[in-house]
Amino acid sequence: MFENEYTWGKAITNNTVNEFDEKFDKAFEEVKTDLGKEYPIIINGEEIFLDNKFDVKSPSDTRIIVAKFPLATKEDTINAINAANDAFFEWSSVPYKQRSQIFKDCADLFSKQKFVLAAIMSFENGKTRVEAMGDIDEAIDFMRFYAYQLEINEGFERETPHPNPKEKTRIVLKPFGVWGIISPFNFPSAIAIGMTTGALITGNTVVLKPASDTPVSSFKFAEAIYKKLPSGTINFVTGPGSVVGKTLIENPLVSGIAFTGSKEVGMSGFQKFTEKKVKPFISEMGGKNPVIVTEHADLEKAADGIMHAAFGYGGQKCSACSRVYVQKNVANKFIQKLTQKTNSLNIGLPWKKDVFLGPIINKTAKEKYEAAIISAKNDGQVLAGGSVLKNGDYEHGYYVEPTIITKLPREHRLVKEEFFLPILCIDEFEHIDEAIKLANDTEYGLTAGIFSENKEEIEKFFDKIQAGTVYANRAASAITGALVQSQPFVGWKNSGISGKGAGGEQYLQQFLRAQTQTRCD
Ligand code: UN1
Repeated sequence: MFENEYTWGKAITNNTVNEFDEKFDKAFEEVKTDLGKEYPIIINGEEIFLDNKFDVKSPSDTRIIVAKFPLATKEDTINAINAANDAFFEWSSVPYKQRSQIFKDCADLFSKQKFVLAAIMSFENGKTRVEAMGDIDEAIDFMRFYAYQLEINEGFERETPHPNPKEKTRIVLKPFGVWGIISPFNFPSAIAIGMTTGALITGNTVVLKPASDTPVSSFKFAEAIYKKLPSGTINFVTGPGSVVGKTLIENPLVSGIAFTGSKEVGMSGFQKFTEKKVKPFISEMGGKNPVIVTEHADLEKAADGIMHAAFGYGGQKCSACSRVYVQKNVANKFIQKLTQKTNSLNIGLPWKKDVFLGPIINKTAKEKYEAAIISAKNDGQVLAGGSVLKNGDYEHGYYVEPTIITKLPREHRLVKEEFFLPILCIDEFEHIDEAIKLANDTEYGLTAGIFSENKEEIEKFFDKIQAGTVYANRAASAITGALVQSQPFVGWKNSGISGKGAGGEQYLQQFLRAQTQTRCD
């Protein structure tokens, strides 16, 4: 059986939020003493420190150096790929139950250390304590769920029936070889570990390249697991995408890529990777996710759900809500509730108790925000937010106000492109059919939601919406916070290639290829 870790949800149900906070505060003090440390890359079972390094600075306060990591070169990356290639035979021959056990053990270890891991992440990418714990929980869930899937599918080997008793047939799913794992800053534990576990547990070997803003959280996994695997099975290489990522995509020994990130990088990576050979490229590439609010909605619920989905972790989730379509006759009332809630959000140092929103990830994101606000003011109307925060606790970090915009032309960039910022565009509609059409009028198809107490409207929405992960009336968060097993996270259209959800029962098969074996006696 599989059970979600669900730390914060359980703390609320069991009335142990105080205990959660105490444990986090204690872990936070512990983590402080570790800041600024120098970390290695890991190639062929060896930790390697390099002279060329980069600083990982906290987006909350850039005076805080969280860690120093090696700037790996093309040669380092090639060494890592070669090591993974050499390790493939040994690792892929390890029985599946043994492979599965290694990840279950790692999940248990993460579960024991989860407050420390969440505190590190809060420093590293500016997640609040609750968001950071959600990330760690999801990583633990991925490891346990994929181990469980491998077990209930008995290593993906089974006999198949044949009408001629002399033909004995079987189907065996086999790993491909070396996978490059390219992961984003926003879920440096969950997404990095989810993709890497998918590749490894199925018998592939990997080179993991974490996002340069957030290597520590991903390193914690590589460090915990590499000694339990044959040397070279997992390699961990830090450095710019233009060097490490590029080498992974161009090297002929790499058999598959698992990527999560922007559409631009994903599409060009996919094209380059499959230019000369047919090879799997599993990708999740963002969204421009809509939520519909109809006249039959509970507006309080809708405002809560949308506020969480649009502004939780500063809109820096592929699942975040960036478009709202509200029915005309309830628009004023809804907008009033939403702006009121948004204006009273607690923005601050993310590790502090009761802070809802920390910083955005870096200077580039802040500059993107500033440009977006200028464009919003020119072409639409800013109803809430719109400023960079500069004083007090905000002075040394990248803090911005959550922003609500209306009256933009429907083809405007802010309505069409993914910004990955706390910016929400609101538009109005007359009839539900129009709302669904507007919601679908996007190149993406990741998450989508509706608020309505009318069953027929909800059914129509589920029937017609073109997105992979969809929700109705979710006040906790309209469209973010999918749970492993219950809500496999899947994108349609330009949001993803495979149509198979992370944390779902079809995920692992993507890292395997079938072999049909026939013996005639
Ligand atoms: C992402 O940001 O790439 O549903 C994924 C969610 C998370 C996944 C986000 N489980 O919000």
